[in-house]
Amino acid sequence: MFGNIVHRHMGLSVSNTNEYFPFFLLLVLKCLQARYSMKVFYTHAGCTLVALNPFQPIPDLYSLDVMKEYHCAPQPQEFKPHIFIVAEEAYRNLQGQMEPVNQSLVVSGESGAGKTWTSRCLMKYYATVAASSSVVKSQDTVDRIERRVLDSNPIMEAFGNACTLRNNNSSRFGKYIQLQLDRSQLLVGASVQTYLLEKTRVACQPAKERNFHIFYQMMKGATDEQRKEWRMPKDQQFVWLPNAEKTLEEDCFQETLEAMVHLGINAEKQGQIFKILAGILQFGNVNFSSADESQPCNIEEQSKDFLQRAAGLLGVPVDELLACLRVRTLKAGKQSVLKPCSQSECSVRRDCLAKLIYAQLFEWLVTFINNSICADNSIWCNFIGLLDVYGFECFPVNNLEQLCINYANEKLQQHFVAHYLRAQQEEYVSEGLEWSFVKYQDNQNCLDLIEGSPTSIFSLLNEECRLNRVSDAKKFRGRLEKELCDNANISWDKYSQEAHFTVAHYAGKVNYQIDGMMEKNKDPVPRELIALLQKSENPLLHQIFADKDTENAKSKGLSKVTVVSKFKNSLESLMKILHTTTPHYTRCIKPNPDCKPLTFQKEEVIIQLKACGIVETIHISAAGFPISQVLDPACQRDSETHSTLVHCGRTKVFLTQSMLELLEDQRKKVLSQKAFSIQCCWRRYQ
Ligand code: AOV
Ligand code: MG
Repeated sequence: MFGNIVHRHMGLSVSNTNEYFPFFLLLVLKCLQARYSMKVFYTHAGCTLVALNPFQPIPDLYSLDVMKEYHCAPQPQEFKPHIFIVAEEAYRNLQGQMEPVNQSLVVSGESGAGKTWTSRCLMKYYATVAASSSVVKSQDTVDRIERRVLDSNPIMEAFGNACTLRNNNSSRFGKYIQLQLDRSQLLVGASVQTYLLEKTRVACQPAKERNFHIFYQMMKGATDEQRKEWRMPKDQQFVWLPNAEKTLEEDCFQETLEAMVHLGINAEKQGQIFKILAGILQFGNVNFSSADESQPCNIEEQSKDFLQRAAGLLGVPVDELLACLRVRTLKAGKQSVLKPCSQSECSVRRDCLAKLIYAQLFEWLVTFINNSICADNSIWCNFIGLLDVYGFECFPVNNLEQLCINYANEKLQQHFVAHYLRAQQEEYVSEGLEWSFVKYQDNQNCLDLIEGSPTSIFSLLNEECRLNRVSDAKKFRGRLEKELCDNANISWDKYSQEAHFTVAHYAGKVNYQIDGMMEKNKDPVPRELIALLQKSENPLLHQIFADKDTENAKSKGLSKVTVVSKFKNSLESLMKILHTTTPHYTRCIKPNPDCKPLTFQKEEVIIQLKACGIVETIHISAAGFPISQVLDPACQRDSETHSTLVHCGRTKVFLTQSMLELLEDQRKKVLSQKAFSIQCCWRRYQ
């Protein structure tokens, strides 16, 4: 009934019939479930690799021996499906070519599905099989480039990851790391590009979630001497350190410190970094009060010590710090007017200062890491890019952060659809092949809704910022309803007056709260805060903001570019790079929402399979011709004998999976007889 469903140890393929899609989806599900119960976590599905998260360490699955096995195999594809096959395929694509195309490994999946874990595995793989230690100048292990590249991970995760409702080690920033290889295919360096750190978390942690790991690492791992220096006694409660009682394996201060040393962040710099972080924590305990909201307010009596300590740790005069928080400087022409702030304005300025410092410190760290691991342009010639961005998120309350994260996931999905599903079908047509189109879910409409022009959620948010008025969330909902009512991907609960909107993303519907969204998009940074930090006696803080000086001379101390515009531009640059590379997709699947070991919940998995178009992918690969090779006259002769299995296009020859298998069998026979030499090579994808 289901045609030629094939379930082998190699992977999944389904027959060429559009109308059986729901059945195929169930079969794919059953197949994955059976494999999961047998502790088989990887499955090939067309051109993608599906990775099911075991949520427990699997001994020996990623060991050195396994890496070597896959790396040294003449045909790694014949081994059990594994992330190392994808890694090896990308690596081999760069071999023996005059002008190889750079490779990208795109890892996608929802929050907690295993993207960061997979990226780490891939990095370890390349750091092992492409290790260049033999050509390193110094024998000192600290100097080994692959070690430094790997050590960038714990630092970035300590500063950029946090425990959320969906994942204890959730990436709160996106990253694209390019592993740089020289002519001999050795790893000689790397560069990291990061995307939109969720800096609001520093000053505001959603219920039951935590701040960035690094704060807990310090709190739990500091020596008595450091505690004194950082003004962090063991029993001190910090408002910005919720759920500290939760013990996570990510609370590993020593590992972060060691990685810092390997990357060249010396003890003095480390001291400056941790003082800044400790200053931020003190800051969270500072509160303001006033008789009523319209009155100028002052710092609460019990907060004075915290402010004093924060000022000391940040190396700024306490009275100037307080003045910055309490009084706004308005520019009227060449004159400055001082305006006392209300209680809520003071709190906003306090949070703004913390977010500003943390985000700039993170940026400084990424630049430092890049300086430490990036090879000189003359040394490297190709790269393998690893993309690990925050996965699709849907929380009880979602705001601008989730909109940006989910938008990034829509962009990746579009890249997949454009590169694989659409491009492959279009190639068949342009090659003159008869082909009945497979329907696939195109998310262009959702992207138009979010980022399109002239009218989209982003354009309306930006307009609101340009008008520079006090934003009214309910009015904004009204504007969205009026301007975007034609787009089927947005909806509202008619019976709720709440300021919200719902977007139907490719991975599911998400309800976004409008309150606070416009302010987050503006992300205003008061000039006087930057001026204050430039005076800091903490050399690092001073350096970070001194660098801002020249930048700010142009923009007068404030960035006029909105958060969504900046994010959109950075993602577009990323997409441009991805389009120049050969992509390899890995779809991580989260088998249950509670991160329970070896627990497979069908309802959870089926939603993710549907969302990422897994059946369509398998369908095109199995029904279509996953193997194409530029036309060779010898192949043309062969194609006449197997006309349904081999198709000659205008410039290429296309092989079905079964034809490929037939040829593979024949090749094996020939090889075993050792009678002929093989003249034709082809690559198999399953
Ligand atoms: P994510 O990167 O996809 O979520 P992670 O890579 O952080 O998810 O994975 C979540 C957790 O799942 C990890 O901390 C591990 O405990 C476990 N895990 C994942 N893959 C494996 C594996 N192959 N073997 C064993 N355990 C694994 V987010 O960053 O939230 O979108 O923003
Ligand atoms: Mg992650």
